[in-house]
Amino acid sequence: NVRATGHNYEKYNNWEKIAAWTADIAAQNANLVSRTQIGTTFQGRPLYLLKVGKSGSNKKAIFMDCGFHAREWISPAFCQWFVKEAVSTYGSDTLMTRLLNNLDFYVLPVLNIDGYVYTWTNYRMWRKTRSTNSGSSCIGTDPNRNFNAVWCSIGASKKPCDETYCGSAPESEKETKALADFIRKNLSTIKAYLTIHSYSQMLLFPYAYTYSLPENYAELNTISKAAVKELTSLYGTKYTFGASASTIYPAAGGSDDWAYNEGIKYSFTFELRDKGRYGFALPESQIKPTCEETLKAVKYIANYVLDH
Ligand code: ING
Ligand code: ZN
Repeated sequence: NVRATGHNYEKYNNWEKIAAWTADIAAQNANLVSRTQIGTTFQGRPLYLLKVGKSGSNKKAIFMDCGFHAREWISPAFCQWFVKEAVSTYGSDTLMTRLLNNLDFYVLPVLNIDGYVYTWTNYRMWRKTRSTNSGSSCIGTDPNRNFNAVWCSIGASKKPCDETYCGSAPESEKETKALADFIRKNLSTIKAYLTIHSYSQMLLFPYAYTYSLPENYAELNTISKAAVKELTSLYGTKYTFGASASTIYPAAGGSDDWAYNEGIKYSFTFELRDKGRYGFALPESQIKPTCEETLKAVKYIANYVLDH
């Protein structure tokens, strides 16, 4: 099975390469992958979305995004890896074949493209979008504080110069608005929402905006425990898991809390490797093992969602 020839999945790729790859992987695997555009970024770049799965009717879908935060480079690397694995193991890997026959994966390889480009060209540790703020010379909004989930009430800042600036309103960013619009439009099929961040080695689920637990907390905890067990089985990488507020920190306006409250009851945030030795600057030598172990957890969750 052909994948996007020439693309290097074990290196961090700049936006130009990722954009070209989205076209190539769809063109070379038309039986499994199609590309659409769900919007444009503040600076006018196309928000590409890949739909991965064998065509069929009444399929459940799983939405997965990468690259919310510009500096978390392992995240877009994982979305690329996931699509590569999907097209190259379909037909040989029993579980992947089952997943793609019965589910569609919507994969958004980079949400915050403008920020990602900025980390390549200007400042490696940039986090936010690159939108302007009226009345301030500071740039950017934290996309993971910009969703309508008790927006800006806790663990977020109303000051445009801060790293966790929540924006002028929920979905003030073109990128978060495009994502939310797409999910709202496809709510009848999307059964799970996965958002990939780094770092900390955690599998998180709602809520982040409150210490109150979601209605299906016990189920989310059981799924997380099993998904982490799968992940750890490959290289022994240790993960913690739990509701975000008590596991990482309280924070309102996150995309997983918003998706959950829209009715997507399987909503997770991954915090990939490492635990701080390299942090956001995870060496390229760790792309392959990180993506392989993460893939195990994602396949586990997808298979669970398919059966429930
Ligand atoms: N961590 C997430 C952040 O946006 C998080 C943690 C998860 C917050 C879920 C809110 C909801 O701060 C990183 N590394 O970005
Ligand atoms: Zn992040």
